[in-house]
Amino acid sequence: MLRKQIHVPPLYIIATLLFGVKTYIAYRFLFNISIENYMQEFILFINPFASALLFFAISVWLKQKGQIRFIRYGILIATLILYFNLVFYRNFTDFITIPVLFQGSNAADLGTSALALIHLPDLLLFIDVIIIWMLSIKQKDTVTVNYSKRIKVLALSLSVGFLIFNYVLAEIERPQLLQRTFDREYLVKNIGLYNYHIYDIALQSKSQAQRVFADGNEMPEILEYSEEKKTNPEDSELFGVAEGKNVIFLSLESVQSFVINNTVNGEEVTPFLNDLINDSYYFENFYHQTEQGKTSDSEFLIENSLYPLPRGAVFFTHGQNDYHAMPEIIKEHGYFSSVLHANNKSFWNRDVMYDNIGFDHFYDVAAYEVTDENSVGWGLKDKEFFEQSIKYLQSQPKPFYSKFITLTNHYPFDLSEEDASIEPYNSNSRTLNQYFPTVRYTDEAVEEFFTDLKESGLYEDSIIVLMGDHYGISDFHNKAMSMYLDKDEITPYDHVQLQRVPFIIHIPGMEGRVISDIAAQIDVKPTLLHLMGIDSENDISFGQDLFGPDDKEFVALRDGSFISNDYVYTKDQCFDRETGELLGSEVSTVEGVPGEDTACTPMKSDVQQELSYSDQIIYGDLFRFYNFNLE
Ligand code: GP9
Ligand code: MN
Repeated sequence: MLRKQIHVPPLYIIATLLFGVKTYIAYRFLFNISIENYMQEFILFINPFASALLFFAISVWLKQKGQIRFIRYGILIATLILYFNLVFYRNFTDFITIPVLFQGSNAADLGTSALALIHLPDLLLFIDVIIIWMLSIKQKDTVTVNYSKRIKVLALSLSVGFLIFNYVLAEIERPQLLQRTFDREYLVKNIGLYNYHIYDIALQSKSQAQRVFADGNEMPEILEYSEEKKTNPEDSELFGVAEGKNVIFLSLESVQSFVINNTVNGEEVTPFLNDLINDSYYFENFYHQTEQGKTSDSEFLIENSLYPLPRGAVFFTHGQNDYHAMPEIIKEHGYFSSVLHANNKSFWNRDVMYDNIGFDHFYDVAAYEVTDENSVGWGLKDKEFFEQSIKYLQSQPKPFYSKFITLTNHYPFDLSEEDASIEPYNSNSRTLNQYFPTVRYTDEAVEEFFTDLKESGLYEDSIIVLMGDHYGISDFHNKAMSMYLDKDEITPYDHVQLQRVPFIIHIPGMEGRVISDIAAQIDVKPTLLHLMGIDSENDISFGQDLFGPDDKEFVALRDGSFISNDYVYTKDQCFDRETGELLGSEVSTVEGVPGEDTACTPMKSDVQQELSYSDQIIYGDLFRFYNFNLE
């Protein structure tokens, strides 16, 4: 008994150490996981040990024989999972997800090239398995004992504690990591491959359960509702003006409307966009409707005219649903569609979602030459991005619909001095200060892109649509923002008005005008389809053609706030839309004075109804019950 304790550590500790070291080496040198700072490096280092300890420590609750079996097969299976991921990664630069396992096409892809992806040195990955097997045969009685209750509880508490420590660090590094599910690489980097798989299984089971209970009975009511929003093509002012033309869509990262026609330190922030507006259709009261899925939520709105979800990124949680998205619809009318964005293809699960909704091609980071010199912050600088993209536009079949997603104007708004044409603002918020030079940089990048479009001859045959994807400056910077906007404070009304993002439709040869009607991202799909001369009669959507005769009744934000012609409703308060005056509050704001119905109250339930219809479609995957091709 004494001999055992002195010489050899218990098998579950040996397994944890060996497996932890191996997994870390694999993360660091076999997978191509990007590390941006020391904190990330540290988290990546500890997470293999945290998961391994949690797993192998379970064995202490078993009898000696059970322990041996558990650890032996455990390490073998865990290694196989690691190895399958590696082989998959070598082909797809991505980690396995449950849906992917059941996706015929991916598996088939892998099948043909699997042999090429298996390398002889991979056997080294099994060294720890061999050691554990040998130890468990030769030293059976020295590496395992029947543990006392105290040790059992201690091992369990330690391993859970370690895992929590890991998770807290990850949460500090990437707030709301699990709720938002940015990217598989982020998840693996922060909580480890195994916890990532558990998370993926949980996510999948949840959406499967909701899906199972839906049967399509909900559809007729939703259909009828969406029908009312439709505009007859003959009543649309611009039906068909872009027929047969290319549609170039620029999703401008974090650009909000408050910078348009505005200055900082006496300098125009967006001189090019300000000019462009003069010969374009410019919607000055256009709102983003995104939630946690940020850019991907805005894309979801644009392509589907459905609302993103109240939590999580629908690109991730429901990337496999049946949709009837713009790329799929326009394909039937001879359009080629693509997305250009210099980031990992798996970020926001884009690769899976794009494929599902019918995009013909995704020019992701691999299509670009990215170096330290031409990158800043999140990656390739916008100017470089546009410049390197022109060749792809030229080589595409025409007409095309191509969506560009810019990146430089992303929090924390880093920019090198030589790229900054204007001085930062001066306030207590570094974020807001830096925002102006990066917005200006994006403005210049767009200007250069227009020049390139003209030079390449693409301009005349295209319409160019520009849209801010979502806010860039959060409430956290309200103090600095109120200073910039010269207000005493940012009220809830101001907060809603700050959710406006620019929406500009530039049609070469047409003058355009400024449109003040309320509008939002949900309206982009029906509007663009009509511009392309495509009748969206068979579509189901919640948006409206913005060139149709009817005004929108309301713009619904994803948190239930809304904007109507007359009112702005948010946080139980109703404001006058023009003046911002508080008209009433549904909950008591003054002690002794009860809350009451306000002018906004009647519309509140209509807004909730619309959001709920959209959620039902997504949670129940209801479009699988509907045949869009029927007349
Ligand atoms: C990432 C880019 C930025 O690819 O779209 O994402 P965001 O954080 O804005 O959602
Ligand atoms: Mn974004």
